[in-house]
Amino acid sequence: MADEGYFQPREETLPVDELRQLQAQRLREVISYVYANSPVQKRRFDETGIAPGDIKGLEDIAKLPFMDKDDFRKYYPLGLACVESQRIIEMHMSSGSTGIPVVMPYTPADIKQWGECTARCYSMAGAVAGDVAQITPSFGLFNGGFGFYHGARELGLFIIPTGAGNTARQIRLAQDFKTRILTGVVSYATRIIELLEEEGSSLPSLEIGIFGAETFSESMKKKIAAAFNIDKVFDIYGMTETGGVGTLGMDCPAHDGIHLWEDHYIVEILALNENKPVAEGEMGELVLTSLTREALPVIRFRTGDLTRIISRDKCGCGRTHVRIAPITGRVDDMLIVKGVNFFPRQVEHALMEIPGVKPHYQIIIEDNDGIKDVRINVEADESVTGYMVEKHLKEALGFSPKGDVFKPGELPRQAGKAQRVFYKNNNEA
Ligand code: DLL
Repeated sequence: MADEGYFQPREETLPVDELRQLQAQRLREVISYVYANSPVQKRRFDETGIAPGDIKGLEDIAKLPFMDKDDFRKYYPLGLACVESQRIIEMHMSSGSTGIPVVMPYTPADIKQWGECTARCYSMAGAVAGDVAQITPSFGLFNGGFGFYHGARELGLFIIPTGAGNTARQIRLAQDFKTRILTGVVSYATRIIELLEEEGSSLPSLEIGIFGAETFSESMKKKIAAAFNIDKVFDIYGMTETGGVGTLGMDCPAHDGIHLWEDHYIVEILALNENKPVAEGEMGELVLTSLTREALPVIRFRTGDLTRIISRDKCGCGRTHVRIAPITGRVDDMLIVKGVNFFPRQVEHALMEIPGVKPHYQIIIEDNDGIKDVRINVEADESVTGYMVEKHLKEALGFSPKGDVFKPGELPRQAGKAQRVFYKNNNEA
């Protein structure tokens, strides 16, 4: 595979044994650092009977306690931080469903780390300095807009910071300024496509799409690539708790899994609701440790995201960083209907395979006298019938959801991340 551009060639292609040594050294350092600078973390280690000196090699990570989103909420706003607030220059936040937000503070060094990780992603997608990059997630507490921005600054791209919304203007700017790289949330890409189709126009200069933040099935990727008439669509991964979009990584042009930047993060995959690792290659919960963050490094953070290791071998692109499967969903996303387990991503993948189906859909879990049924609402051309949807989903999923077809534009749209799964209780009077 041709070199699609390393941003940091040495770090991205470090021989695996050197990468492991670097991780072990950084693990020792970050544990001593956190122990010395975060009273909350120190107390957590003390309670587990662990001292920094117990962490000698990578295998010792198993001795450390886990963190999860609840810890962020419990110590809101800055209780987990390792630095005084005077050293913080930026923060981002995600709200989730419980109300108390998850806050991530940044020092100048953290912004640099974020920018470099995200610049690796841009470069890996084929971006070079001077390219026009349009950034469509919001510039605000959500990390998406600023993450794509900091990365683009590192690489020296011509940034069009449109932020979210005003899709007609997005299209106009992309045409007028010849946007080569479009970045955003997956479902927003589909909104742009919808308007382009309505207008009968296109984005002739577009070559690279970098999308994430949501379930991203293979067939959705293909649909987006076909609609934009581009062949480079990438799945970028990141989260508030690791420092935002791009901190974790992206798929390379070989599209054989998402590379995670292992010089910055330690990757573990744990069996669901258990504290032990899965066998190599099995599906489990991704657990991450930040090695290089200053304001708030997470230690064994239970992400709630499900994935599996695809390979730890050197990739065709030359990078040596582990590859994981695209995120299947969140631990709590798994749906069980009539004894069949499935994830929304599988429904999306099956739906998008049907010719004429549009990338807007809802999965409705109905409760009828205690029995769960699934209804799929999907937008499609007139050529698609409910029966066709039902038949295809039965073949793909092994059970028969009801399929209702809507005209393009009929299903509600959300700003930001799309809500796909809805619950309906049909027993209510
Ligand atoms: O969604 C970061 C981001 C912004 C990624 C823009 C890509 C593009 P949070 O709001 O903190 O941060 O949400 C993080 O979103 O734990 C996953 O469940 C999900 N997620 C993020 N990227 C992907 C992806 C941003 N590529 C949570 N595929 C994560 C599937 C993703 N899920």
